[in-house]
Amino acid sequence: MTKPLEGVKIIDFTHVQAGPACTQLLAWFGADVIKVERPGSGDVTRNQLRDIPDADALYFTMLNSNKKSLTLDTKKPEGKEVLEKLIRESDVLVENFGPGALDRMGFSWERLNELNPKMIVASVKGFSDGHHYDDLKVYENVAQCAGGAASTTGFWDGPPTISAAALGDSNTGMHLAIGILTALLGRDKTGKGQKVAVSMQDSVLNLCRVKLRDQQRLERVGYLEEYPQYPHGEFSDVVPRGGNAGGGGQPGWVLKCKGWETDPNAYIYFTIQGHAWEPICKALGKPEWIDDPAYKTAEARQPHIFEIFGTIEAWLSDKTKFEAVDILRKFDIPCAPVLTMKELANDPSLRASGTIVEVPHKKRGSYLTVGSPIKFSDMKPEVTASPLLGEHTDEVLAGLGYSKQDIFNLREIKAV
Ligand code: CAO
Repeated sequence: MTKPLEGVKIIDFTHVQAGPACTQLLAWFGADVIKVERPGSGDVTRNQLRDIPDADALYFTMLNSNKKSLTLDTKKPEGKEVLEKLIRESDVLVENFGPGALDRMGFSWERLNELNPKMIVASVKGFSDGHHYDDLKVYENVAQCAGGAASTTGFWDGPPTISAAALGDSNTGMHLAIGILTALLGRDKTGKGQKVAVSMQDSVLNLCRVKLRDQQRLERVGYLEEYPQYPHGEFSDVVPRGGNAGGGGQPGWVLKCKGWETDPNAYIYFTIQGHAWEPICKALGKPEWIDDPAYKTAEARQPHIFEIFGTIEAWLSDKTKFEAVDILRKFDIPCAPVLTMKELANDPSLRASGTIVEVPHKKRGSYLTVGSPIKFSDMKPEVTASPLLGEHTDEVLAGLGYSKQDIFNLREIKAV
């Protein structure tokens, strides 16, 4: 089956998570992704948090599937020459080095554009160009703090909190992938490449859009009625942390189910969506609440929302999270069990859809990873193993016209 990105050649000059997540996605969809890595060491994640001695760590294998690996010292003149050849025949270069690293290597945007005016140069940085922090190196949690996620996550009586989801890293990579695909479509019209830049701060803020909405509402009216602080608590002049309340505006909470005393994940998320109030009352055996003025509207419910959640928890006390959801789904009530990584890894639906996949690997045996979350009617992205360090060096160099002797010479001087 041909894949839509077949024929698109990408120089993957990325490391850690933000950049690799982007290029992995493009590789699943058919792009020829050549990961350029420093000889001897490669991407730092090959060694980070290893669970098997001498085998690439899961951190690397789960972010670099479907790619080729070329080792190349791009600070040596011979290495630069190889990279220049590769640039001349590639469509995209993706990088997420620290600020200025590519320029210091001698590959500024101007130089890249001169070498290949059709090439798209895509970058991830912590902050956007010209930002007063644009010289900072940035990792995930730094971005979550700088992008507004941390100040709005957690409980009102605790400190700002980091989300486990990679809002700064993989999320930024997904934004970059959209930018690259847009620039490729643009190139079809103009024949020209362009620079595509995404900052981690901007990408986090993009996902915190509803919190910026709330900041403006707070400034206008002084309170946010769907937050647990309303109506009894205090509001300052900034959006507070709302615990487990719904970001979209529907009151909801994480509620205890049978077994919560011993199982830290025996919970469901329960949403009291306005239109679902009647079915909720029916499901809970509380038909008298349907027309009671103290419960009928969202506004009337808010002052005693925790008492309502308490009643729901009493109803949940003899039901597991799965049993509870099986009952509530029949009433069209938006809810879900709080699932653990173990439950997700073994979920038959996720296995069947290709969202959780088991990939054979030359050194590890096999490993589990998250496959494409995007599904197509005409294409099924297949996940293949991440490359060993330098596994495709000879193949890529031969493709660039280097002879066996040339490759031997490059190895002798440790340029590859
Ligand atoms: N050959 C020779 N040199 C190479 C090379 C190669 N193949 N690949 C990289 N290098 C060099 C770079 O040129 C750079 O050299 P100089 O600093 O001397 O110019 C050096 O390796 C280190 O690059 P770096 O600054 O990117 O690496 P770091 O470990 O110090 O910082 C990180 C890591 C992630 C903080 C930084 O890259 C960064 O801020 N990136 C942008 C934001 C980002 O993507 N962060 C997300 C990371 S995922 O959590």
